[in-house]
Amino acid sequence: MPIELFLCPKARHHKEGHPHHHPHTKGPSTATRTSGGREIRVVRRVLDVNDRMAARNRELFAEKNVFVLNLMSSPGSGKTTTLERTLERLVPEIRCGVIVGDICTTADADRLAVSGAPVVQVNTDEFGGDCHLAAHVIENALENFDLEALDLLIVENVGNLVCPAEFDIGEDRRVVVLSVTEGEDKPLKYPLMFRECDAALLNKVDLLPHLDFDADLAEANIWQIHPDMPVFRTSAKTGEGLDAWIGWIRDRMREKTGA
Ligand SMILES: Nc1nc2c(ncn2[C@@H]2O[C@H](COP(=O)(O)OP(=O)(O)OP(=O)(O)O)[C@@H](O)[C@H]2O)c(=O)[nH]1
Ligand SMILES: [Mg+2]
Repeated sequence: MPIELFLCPKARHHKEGHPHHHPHTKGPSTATRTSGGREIRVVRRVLDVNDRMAARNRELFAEKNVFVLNLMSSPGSGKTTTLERTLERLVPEIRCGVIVGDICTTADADRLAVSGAPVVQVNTDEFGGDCHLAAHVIENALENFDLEALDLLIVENVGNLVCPAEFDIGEDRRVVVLSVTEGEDKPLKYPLMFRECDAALLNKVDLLPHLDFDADLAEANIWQIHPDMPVFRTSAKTGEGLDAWIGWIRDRMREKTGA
């Protein structure tokens, strides 16, 4: 399958001309701030626009009966490797497509295209190096797919544990990958991501014997932020835990499409 490279237009909140290091927050407390009030209003407007575009994407996915998964994590926690293993298993039975977001390179798309699934790489560097995929970027990338010929669309978001959680893209489910080399405290330090997601993978468990990472504590921290969220302990290297993860995808797909 040829890989499509899509250079995404600069996200709207960057176009508004404010620096990027602010949170894209939409919490009510920020609305009452007097200093920097203009910036906050801009951020809110951008997120409102994004939400409307995401709703449009969601309608389209519903009409075409495509289940959409948004996979997010810090850089390097194993999104692509997990997807390689997942697609190996799913592609023979389910019509899958992938959108993968990175600031630069088509490396992840090259890896995922081996599965035989159509893959679109979005590069954000040309237009400011956005740290997330926004709804309009997904909408544009969809032009490269025949949605009638897909049952499952997986989006690998740009590696970042903060910004992607703030941008609805019209997906059905959101999943966060936390690897055991990142520290048990990450759910507490980056709560929005864990609050917004529907499931978590605790990946690279094959490395546990070499680390002092406490997997039970990491899970407890996830549940402190998001009680009862399913957590799958996985190793994309050895394949451990992937049956349960893939079973979860199939169950969620069945819920949506009835297939
Ligand atoms: N030991 C071990 N290594 C893993 C596992 N999963 C991924 N890796 C390794 O971790 C590194 C990063 O994996 P990727 O799958 O590229 O991570 P990613 O989340 O897609 O990274 P970005 O797309 O850059 O954010 C690679 O060297 C993988 O081989 C795992 O379960 N166990
Ligand atoms: Mg990747």
